[in-house]
Amino acid sequence: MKQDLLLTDCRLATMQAGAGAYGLIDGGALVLRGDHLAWVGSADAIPAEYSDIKVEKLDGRLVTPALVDCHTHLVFGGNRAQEFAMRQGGASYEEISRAGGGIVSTVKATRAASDDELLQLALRRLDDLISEGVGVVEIKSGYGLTIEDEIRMLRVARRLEVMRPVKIVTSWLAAHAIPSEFVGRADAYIDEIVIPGLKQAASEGLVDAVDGFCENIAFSAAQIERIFAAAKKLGLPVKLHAEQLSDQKGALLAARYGALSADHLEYLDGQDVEKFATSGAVAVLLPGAFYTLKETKLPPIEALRLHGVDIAIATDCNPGSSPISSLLTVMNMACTEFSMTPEEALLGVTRNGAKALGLSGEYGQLAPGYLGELAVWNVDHPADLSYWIGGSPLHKSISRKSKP
Ligand code: DI6
Ligand code: FE
Repeated sequence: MKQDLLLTDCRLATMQAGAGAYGLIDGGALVLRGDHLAWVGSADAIPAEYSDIKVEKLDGRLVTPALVDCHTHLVFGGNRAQEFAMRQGGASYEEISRAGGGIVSTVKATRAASDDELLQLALRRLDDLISEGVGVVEIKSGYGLTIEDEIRMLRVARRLEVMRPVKIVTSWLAAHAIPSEFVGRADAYIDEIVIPGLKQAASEGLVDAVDGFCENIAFSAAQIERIFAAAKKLGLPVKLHAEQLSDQKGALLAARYGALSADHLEYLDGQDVEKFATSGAVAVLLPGAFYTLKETKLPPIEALRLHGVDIAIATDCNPGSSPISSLLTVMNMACTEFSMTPEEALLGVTRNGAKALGLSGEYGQLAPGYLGELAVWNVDHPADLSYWIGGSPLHKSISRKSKP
């Protein structure tokens, strides 16, 4: 049985809706009971029933919910530094991909790596995230592209959750690229690998959601729809890499299927945002990929705001388009590149990041009933988290969650 704990002498960024900027409470206090937050409020209003539990003073530090990185490709083998050099020499991401580099080169390295190698490589990246207060990480398959290798990636992802105090959420992304054995036969790849593999992985409890890459270098909207229909039959939520390099109307397809999120969205037509908004899907923006690919087309941020779409941000940690394992740096990029406010950036990695993973009500806010997953920071104000680049201002993470 975990000991009840009263945290006092802290400033809380509760991130609750309708509670003012950041849901800030100065002179705050929190009660942890079991795995959960039992009480959150001002230290001068602590209910008498908590008067004799253990107290920990936080010396005025800022407390936020544990951060959520809702879009990563954390498990992969190999390294693509050579492609980085090629891009610096003028080659585009798309050209490299068409020439057999890109995702397919990471597929080779991932297939060649053992489970333990994949695990050790992913642990390093996961520890980078944890050192910045991250407590929830979404991890996609997508570099195996055979049934067995895709499943291997998700098994590794699940093992990470046992090894570290984080929640891992998995996505089936077999529709990430067309493997060399299926070139010119994308539909056969979907019928023989993507859908049967999904059924098998789901039956092993390895799949929390189904994702795809809807792009002219990957899968068409019609092909993605076939995968979404299979996901629906299995009762699994969907999400989509949409409008990253061109407008394929993927976000609207995702919206029609009640997706958790549509991700990237640089080429989302502002005219389509109103329709997208009615679905309640989260717009996940990925400033690390925008930065790495030297993209100049901005996602339609103003239209997303205008129509009340919840915006999350994430690292997209992957070896090609977003070789970055720092969520705090990505928050800074969201502000500088996308003109988001520091409050929007923090919302994007707390409340809205949790919503993008279907975890609203458990993660992403400090409120009674939420899990007691917290980050304690050596900063005065939550805007500091987006402001500074480099180093981690994390004092410590607090995790009360039981192991799976
Ligand atoms: N879009 C991306 O930015 C990543 N995947 C995707 O669908 C890139 C993955 C890679 O280049 O390895
Ligand atoms: Fe991605």
